[in-house]
Amino acid sequence: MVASRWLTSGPRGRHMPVLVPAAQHEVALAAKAITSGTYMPVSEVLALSATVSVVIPTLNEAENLPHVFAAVPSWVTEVVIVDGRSVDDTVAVARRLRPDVKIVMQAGRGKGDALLAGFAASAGDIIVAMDADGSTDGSEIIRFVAALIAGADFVKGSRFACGGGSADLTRSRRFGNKFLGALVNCLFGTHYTDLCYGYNAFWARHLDTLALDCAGFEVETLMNIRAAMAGLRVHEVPSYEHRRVYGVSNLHIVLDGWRIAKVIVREWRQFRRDARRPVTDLIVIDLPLTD
Ligand SMILES: Nc1nc2c(ncn2[C@@H]2O[C@H](COP(=O)(O)OP(=O)(O)O)[C@@H](O)[C@H]2O)c(=O)[nH]1
Ligand SMILES: [Mg+2]
Repeated sequence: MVASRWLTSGPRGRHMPVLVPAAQHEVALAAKAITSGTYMPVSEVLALSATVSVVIPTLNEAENLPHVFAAVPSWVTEVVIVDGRSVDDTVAVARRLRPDVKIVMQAGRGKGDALLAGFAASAGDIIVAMDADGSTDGSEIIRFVAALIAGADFVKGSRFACGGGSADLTRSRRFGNKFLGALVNCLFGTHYTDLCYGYNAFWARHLDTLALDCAGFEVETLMNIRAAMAGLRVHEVPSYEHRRVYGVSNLHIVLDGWRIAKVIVREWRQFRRDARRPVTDLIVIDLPLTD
């Protein structure tokens, strides 16, 4: 007897859910670590088989780097600095503080462009993105890594989750973040408590899924939307944002707020197009069935 079955084939759309064999991947990592004996002790009760890259974009942060590096745990596999043509001693200070630091000289401009270059240069199984101004605290990296190990694909830091907070947010930035976050939650059905925060982490194998393509401060918004639209398991962990230690923010609330709003609208249009698109990649195959 022969029966016709409809099966999907071909590559999935950018916003189609991607089923990720996370458990398989993590079990394979653990198996590799057991056979090669390469567990990295994290604390008295925890060892890690995954390697961790920390990506830090820098623009004139020489004075802040000692504070930032001091809090990065020793079990982090590599630190990647992406420098946006700093005119101070940022690169020299980074090399002095951590001789094994990986330095990427940014070709383009903007924080998003820097993060993309840093992600591409990372060798770790896990990538953590944080800031170089002392506002994001390296001692929280374990929270992000633990959430990934526990099954998340993408982990967002949240200043508004229970246990989080900020000493750096001005009233207008807090309002803008709330407004844009509510817009994203409404348009994409997410339940994010924080949208524009620079402390995030994900399994490096999801880089292609995220397919990041932006240059500025809208990068975190884009990551959050793409992670949700790709069907990745997104967890939030509480994070406390300290005040920038030295210097001033490079973010311009109106210009960068406008860029973020444009990215949200662009992604929403794409999301609607994907939802309306007829499924054209179906093929029929005949399967012989036995009685
Ligand atoms: N490489 C690079 N880093 C940048 C650029 N703009 C900002 N950053 C870094 O991105 C992080 C966040 O920037 P910041 O000015 O503190 O913005 P805020 O935290 O939103 O107020 C800091 O580590 C900056 O040094 C850029 O154009 N290139
Ligand atoms: Mg900052």
